[in-house]
Amino acid sequence: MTVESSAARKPRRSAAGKTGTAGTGRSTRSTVKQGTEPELVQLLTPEGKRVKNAEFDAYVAGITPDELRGLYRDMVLTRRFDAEATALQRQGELGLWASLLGQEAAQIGSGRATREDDYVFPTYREHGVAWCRGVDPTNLLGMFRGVNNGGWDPNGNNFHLYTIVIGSQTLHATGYAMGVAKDGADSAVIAYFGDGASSQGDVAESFTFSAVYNAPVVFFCQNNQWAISEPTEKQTRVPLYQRAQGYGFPGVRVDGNDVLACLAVTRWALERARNGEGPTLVEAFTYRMGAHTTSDDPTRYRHDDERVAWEAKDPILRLRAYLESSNHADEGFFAELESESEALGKRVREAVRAMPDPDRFAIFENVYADGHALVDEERAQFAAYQASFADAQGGN
Ligand SMILES: Cc1ncc(C[n+]2csc(CCOP(=O)(O)OP(=O)(O)O)c2C)c(N)n1
Ligand SMILES: [Mg+2]
Repeated sequence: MTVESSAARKPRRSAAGKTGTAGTGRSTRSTVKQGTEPELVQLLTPEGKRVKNAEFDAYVAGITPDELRGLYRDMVLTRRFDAEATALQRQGELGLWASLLGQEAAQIGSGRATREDDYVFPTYREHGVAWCRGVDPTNLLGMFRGVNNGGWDPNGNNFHLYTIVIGSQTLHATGYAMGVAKDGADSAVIAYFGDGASSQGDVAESFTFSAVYNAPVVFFCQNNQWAISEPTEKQTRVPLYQRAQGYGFPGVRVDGNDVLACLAVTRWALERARNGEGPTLVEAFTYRMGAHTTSDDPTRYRHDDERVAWEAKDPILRLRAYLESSNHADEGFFAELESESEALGKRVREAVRAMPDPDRFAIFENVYADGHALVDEERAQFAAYQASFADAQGGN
């Protein structure tokens, strides 16, 4: 099969001065001895200590204190926004909310690795990535309030609408990436999905197509250990990142609670895509600290000590520890961020409450481009139903 895509694209050297790892290498990560944990790329320990990594240090070598504080700010504000959305659901202002609590580093690290011209395909939990792409957080809430079908223009920030059909966006991303390659652009595409989604046929098909067509796509799997009530052990017999090997592209497991490692690994994977080296699977090993959504009660299926163990690996606390120990941030910075968080919470609350109710008949629009007799019939039935309330009120 001819791989037109890679031929059309210009190889580019990385800013870090090294080219990506070609082919299906990374044999050191490809096998797991029985009883041992697979290697995890980590640059910041849970205690906030910076550790060296021969392969990935280069990708964050030039990071400035200002940028480190920026990553911290991103994570804090994203968590604050998420907490506000959860509270708004509890107050009846939203119908549902899918919290990202615990996954801030995976999302901010990978999101900040993307370039403006890259294209992002999220699931329904990528509030941190949306933040990095410049989508106003209040726009994420319309769908969860039930007042619109999305809330932002996907082409405004190259951030696709949230996708609820598990795994389907990996196919959209693959097709989009194949198109990018045909255009001869050196942009990359990144598709987010979960550990549970990895069991979907769509994801397997995406891996096959992207590998064979050498598509410039990064598959970013947030393994948050749970797919609603199903643990990852029910999804796979091998660590998820190893799936890539069977398709012929590299897979890496990164500490998903380490924002620096996520930034470095995603930069590397995106660079591979830009260099015409094809897809990469990144498995961000993290934890869903909260419920699956506000409709879920995790105490029914998991022990609290598991969550407590992961709290010790909190992504925000470890970066704070590093910022403090390296004198990259002072009390003033943290205090200012606290007020900024409060202001964001207030802005989100006010924006949600001010969202106008949609036109009740809008649901019948955009079903068919040219209309349909059945939709017309349903619209008429609904109109009659609505009118019956007016009669009832009139009779009282
Ligand atoms: C095709 C499809 N099947 C089932 C569902 C119901 N569903 C919603 S979320 C979910 C679990 C997804 O788990 P995972 O991929 O690990 O993502 P997470 O929610 O943990 O971020 C399921 C099964 C769905 N939305 N789409
Ligand atoms: Mg999951």
